[in-house]
Amino acid sequence: MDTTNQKVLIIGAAGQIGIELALSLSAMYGSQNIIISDLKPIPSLPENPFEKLDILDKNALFDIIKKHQIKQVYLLAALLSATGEQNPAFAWKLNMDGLFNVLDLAKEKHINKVYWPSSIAVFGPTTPRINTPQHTIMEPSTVYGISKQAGEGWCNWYFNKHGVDVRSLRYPGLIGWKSAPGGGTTDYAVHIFYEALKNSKYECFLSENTTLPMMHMEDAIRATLELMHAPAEKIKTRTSYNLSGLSFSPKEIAAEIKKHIPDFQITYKPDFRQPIADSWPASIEDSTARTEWGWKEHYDLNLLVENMLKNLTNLVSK
Ligand code: NAD
Ligand code: AKB
Repeated sequence: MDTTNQKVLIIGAAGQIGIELALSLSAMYGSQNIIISDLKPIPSLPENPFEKLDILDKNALFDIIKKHQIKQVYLLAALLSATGEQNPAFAWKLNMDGLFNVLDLAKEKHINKVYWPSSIAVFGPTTPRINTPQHTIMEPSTVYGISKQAGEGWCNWYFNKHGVDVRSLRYPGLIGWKSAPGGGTTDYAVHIFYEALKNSKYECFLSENTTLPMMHMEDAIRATLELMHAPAEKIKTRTSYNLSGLSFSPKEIAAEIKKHIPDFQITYKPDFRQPIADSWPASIEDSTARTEWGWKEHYDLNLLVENMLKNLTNLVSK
């Protein structure tokens, strides 16, 4: 895909994914072409043009799209699974109305292409937990999961009815060192590294054998960019793609960390996030993404832990 003069808007750019996506897109398109927006300024991305934007304000979104002649939008603003359960009405409003505001502007041809992430949260307790297939029972138990499932349906509808080029991935829990997570059930798998380096101990809010699908942030960003730059005819799935990296439990990641920090200790105190985790798959079957546009992960548990500890060692002071 030709990246010259393509202006891109990231909505929710201050978040865990937004910061890393902005860095990667800036390397491809040039910082001046990647417009970053959020409710709050983003000091760690000083070279990108910034717009303060509440995604629920459709007129403000339209003005920014016209002002910068935006062609592509990456919509990342959302409430995640844990914060969503604490504020269900607002989670539904933000996650759905935000998506409609972007899809409607794409329908009206103000933008050419949209990226919107879904999640493993679309699955629920009645879904087969091991190697969860692309097409299966989907009865999510969280507001977040319900909003993602509905969002997938709407993306498919806007594609079929209005030709909107919207693309989506069902991310697993994402783990990176450049940005902090914001309100998810899988966040423990990032916090554990900070606490291991700082205090050699961590109290986990999930129980020891809670296996969940996870992915290194570098793999997730690469998947996102590969999906968005694939020829449209290869993207046959317009709901959202299953995407697999690796799967592990708190006990397994703790054992891997212990190989590098021998005195590291983990304890378990499951809280309200445990039933959310229990309702999600343990592993994901993603042959559709592999076949349709060539997805393949890079990081396994060993590499992920080594990479996180290496990069965080200098950032986290004891
Ligand atoms: P995050 O919570 O770290 O970031 C979300 C950003 O959106 C924040 O910077 C927040 O300030 C911003 N925001 C909130 N309300 C807004 C509004 N009204 N207008 C504009 N901006 C607003 O989330 P994230 O982890 O970066 O997730 C981004 C997307 O990816 C979400 O849709 C999430 O559901 C999805 N996802 C994330 C993960 C993960 O593990 N991080 C996994 C699956 C799916
Ligand atoms: C969360 O835990 O809410 C997210 C997700 C898997 O969607 N990380």
